[in-house]
Amino acid sequence: MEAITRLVLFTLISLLKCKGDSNTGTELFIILTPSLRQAAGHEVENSAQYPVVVSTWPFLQAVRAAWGAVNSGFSALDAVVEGCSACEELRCDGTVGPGGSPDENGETTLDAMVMNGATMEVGAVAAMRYVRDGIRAARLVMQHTEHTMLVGEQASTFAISMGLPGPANLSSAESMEKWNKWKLNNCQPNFRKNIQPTDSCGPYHPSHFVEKTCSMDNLVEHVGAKSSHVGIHNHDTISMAVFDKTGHIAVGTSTNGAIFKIPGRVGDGPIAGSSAYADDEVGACGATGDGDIMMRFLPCYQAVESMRLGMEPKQAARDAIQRIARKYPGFVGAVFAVNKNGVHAGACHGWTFQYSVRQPGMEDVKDQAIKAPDNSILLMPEIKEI
Ligand code: SD4
Repeated sequence: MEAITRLVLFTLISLLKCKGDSNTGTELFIILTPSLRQAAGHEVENSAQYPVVVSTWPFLQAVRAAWGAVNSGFSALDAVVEGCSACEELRCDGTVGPGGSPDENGETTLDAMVMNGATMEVGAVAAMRYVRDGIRAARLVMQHTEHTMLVGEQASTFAISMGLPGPANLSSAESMEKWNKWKLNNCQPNFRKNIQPTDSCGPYHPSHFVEKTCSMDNLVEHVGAKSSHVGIHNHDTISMAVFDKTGHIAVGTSTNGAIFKIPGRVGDGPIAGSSAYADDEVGACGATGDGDIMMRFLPCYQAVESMRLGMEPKQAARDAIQRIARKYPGFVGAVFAVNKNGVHAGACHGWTFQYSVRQPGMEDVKDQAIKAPDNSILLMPEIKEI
């Protein structure tokens, strides 16, 4: 075991040496693989090294945007908006933000949320149409209303009335191409169940459906068998946590949800505690994956509350994922958790997960130790220079 740790450290040092000197720091990507469930943690020697930016997936430009903002004095809230907004503009992974995944009607709609860990204020928009700036609209809900969430066309009307550009067409050539191919494939796969006909674009009607038994075992078998529509090439979502220079935390999420979702569907993205959660007293969490399942468990609320009760981030992340996997063995998803000391960890189920981190002094590999929890496999993290 000690030899493996030495090998990991040696390889990390070699990787960094190969990249040459840099005064700008590094982003650290933790890659978790999809056997049943895995968790990995990264510990910093000095506690409370701020600022910190953590994001789902290797969304480099988004982390850079948030880091640049928070490092130049922006609040955590404004920096997280800058980070998520960069992803919307760049359409990270080809899917986040406008122009990304179309719904059954070929339209792209946005879910987004911001949360201030100092005040526990939340602003969110769900199934928002015609406005490209999901995360900025969410911030407007937080800053200019007593509400927490606005939905659909009324969310767009509000966002436009508060100064965001629109109405705009959120489709792109790519999203229309995906949608046309899906139509040619008889609208398969889709999110419908217990319907007739099963193999065409409808119109659909409920089919006669009798639950065989009410026993819990069979229920788990039934729901666990559902294959997930979220996959490695279908990320759709950025969830980000930012700790500003004084340690205040904000989290944000922006997504267009799930490809070929039923129009009107809202996922976990705008749900505080599901896609993300922050409390200055404890830390933060971000999530990605099958939101239809994840929002039933509030995994980020769970992870933050577990840390409050004393769990390390890697245990808290793993526990949050385990709670879902126990009930839904086919579930695909992941979370990262960061405590207020800047210690971070991730856990995933059903796919390979990467999250990216930027914090002060990351070019100094001696400050880093990568440890895998018992009974799991740690894959070598990949270090990349900014
Ligand atoms: C959703 N959670 O709306 C999002 C999708 C996602 O990586 O995270 N994809 O279900």
